[in-house]
Amino acid sequence: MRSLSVLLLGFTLSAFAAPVDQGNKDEDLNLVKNYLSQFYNYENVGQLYINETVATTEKLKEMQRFFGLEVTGKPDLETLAVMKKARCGVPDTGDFVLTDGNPKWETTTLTYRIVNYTPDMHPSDVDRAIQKALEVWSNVSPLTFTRLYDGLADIMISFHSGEHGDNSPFDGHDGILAHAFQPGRNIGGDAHFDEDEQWTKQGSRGRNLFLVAAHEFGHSLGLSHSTDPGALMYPTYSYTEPNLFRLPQDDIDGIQTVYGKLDSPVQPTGPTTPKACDPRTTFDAIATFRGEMMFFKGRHFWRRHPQLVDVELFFISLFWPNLPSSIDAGYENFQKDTVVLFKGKQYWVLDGYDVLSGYPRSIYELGFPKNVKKIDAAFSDQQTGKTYLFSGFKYWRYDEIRQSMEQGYPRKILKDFQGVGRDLDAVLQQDGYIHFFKGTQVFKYDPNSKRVVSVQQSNSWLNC
Ligand SMILES: [Ca+2]
Ligand SMILES: [Ca+2]
Ligand SMILES: [Ca+2]
Ligand SMILES: [Zn+2]
Ligand SMILES: [Zn+2]
Repeated sequence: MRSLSVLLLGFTLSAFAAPVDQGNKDEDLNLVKNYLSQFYNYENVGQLYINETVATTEKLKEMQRFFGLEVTGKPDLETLAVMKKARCGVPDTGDFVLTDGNPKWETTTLTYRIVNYTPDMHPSDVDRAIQKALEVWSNVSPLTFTRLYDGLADIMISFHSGEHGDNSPFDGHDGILAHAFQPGRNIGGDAHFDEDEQWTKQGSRGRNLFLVAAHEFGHSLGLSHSTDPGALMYPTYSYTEPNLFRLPQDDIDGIQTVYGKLDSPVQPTGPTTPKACDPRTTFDAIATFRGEMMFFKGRHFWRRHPQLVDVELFFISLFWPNLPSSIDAGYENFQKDTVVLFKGKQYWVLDGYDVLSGYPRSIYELGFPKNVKKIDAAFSDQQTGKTYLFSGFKYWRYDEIRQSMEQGYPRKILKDFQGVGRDLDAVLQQDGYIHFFKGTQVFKYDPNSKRVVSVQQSNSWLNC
């Protein structure tokens, strides 16, 4: 339970380069108070409580619930790590689709104007990012956006540093990336971007203007933050390849609640955030790490602590910005204390929250023949240091100590693990059994008696 939390702190340390010691306690407390004041209305609600400690605890719980963290009411390492993440400057008013008073535009034909440009990008790339970000919303609703080149538009778009005249100063590099105002006159609908960020057109470095703008325009149109960790309107920044971006269903539902459906017989649909206890839940890959388990699914993974009932859902890119989504297979390398993940013909090695440099590398370097196009599932035996890698109806065995593929492989899964099927989703070794995941089922295999001893629902592993 400790391991990943400590690593998580390591993750924030590498990003913020602050040493952990007692001297940081005050800093942490300041961070907590500032965060709760900025995003959870701490200052105004504080006086409702008996004292400051109670107020802080209650507000911390609210924040932890919002982000799906363990609700401790304490500024634990994970909570602090989330607080240090780059995010939108608009408060998390709760799990409502609409901001207070349900403000919305009374017309669906809106105008926008790009008031100034960032020096970080070519102006035509800024134009394109803004236009694409507005199309995210006009593609799924009756809204249309017309660009104005002077005068007053509904949505005025601009870049600023620090204090910029709206009582919501920006905070320099990182932290708050942007904010936007709910529909209304004057400043209503306007979107401001922090010029102290490095704005980018593409790539996982810096902050992608398109992604941040698409989120901010959600506010410009009347949406508030979503607790759905897969939603565009989730408060923290997470990188998705802009060309692969699809507006999640939660956001489509949000905007259509306000402005109605698209005038078309076919309504657009978007990716939904996986739900642990949905009976249809399946997994892409499963890996353990220091006693914890990671269940990968699309852009997300669930993390399960052995001692906790609740599983946590995270974006893969929140932890490893350069990893792809839809991981094929993964395993814990006990010899090296790393996690190995596969996708297609490539694999990555993770040392906690860092992807080791030099990766991805080709799976053929591990000794796979060229007709293997992907690995379906993998697990490593802690005792023997042998890693089992499954693909189609065959499996290979890799010796982690000698660092080579073993002779005599591939072998047929059917021959050595009868009853578990082929084209597996994920495999996990636990308590002397091997668990083969395939679709919504998991086969518990006893290697001693060489047979499947039980079949369960896959997501029973997520404590469902
Ligand atoms: Ca305006
Ligand atoms: Ca900032
Ligand atoms: Ca898989
Ligand atoms: Zn926001
Ligand atoms: Zn502003």
